[in-house]
Amino acid sequence: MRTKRATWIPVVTAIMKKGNEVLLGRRPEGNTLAGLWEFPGGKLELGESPKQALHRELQEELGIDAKIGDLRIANSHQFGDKGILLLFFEVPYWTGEPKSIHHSELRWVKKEEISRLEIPDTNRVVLNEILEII
Ligand code: DGT
Repeated sequence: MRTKRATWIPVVTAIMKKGNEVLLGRRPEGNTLAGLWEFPGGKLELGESPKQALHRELQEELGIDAKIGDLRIANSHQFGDKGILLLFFEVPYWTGEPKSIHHSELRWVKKEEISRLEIPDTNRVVLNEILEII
């Protein structure tokens, strides 16, 4: 018997550090996961590589020109009948100051403060891996 083929959504996100702080953005009202603090990024568009997609997202969401570094964490998560494949890249440098074009707020968050914020489950399950990188 064939099961229903799953729908997968690839999402790329950025780990941007400044000292011992990392950049998080608060998801705007009206979106999925509104109000939660996420790593900047978004969905891949057709024809893009993951790094190209992340470069575009950071330009659109933060107004920066970023150098996308290595893929550090890959994780999958189920939302109802859809799957999200979340790829976390290190972003070692960028030009421009990040602005909240898309998020309701941006914040540089200390390593030890991340777990106290409301973050998506997709991030919470890999928080230990994230903390090792920061
Ligand atoms: P939506 O409302 O689900 O269509 O999403 P958009 O259009 O606001 O989405 P976008 O491009 O930011 O998509 C990212 C999807 O991945 C969104 O459904 C939320 C989910 N997600 C889970 N964890 C994270 C994270 O740490 N960062 C980002 N950017 N998205 C995450």
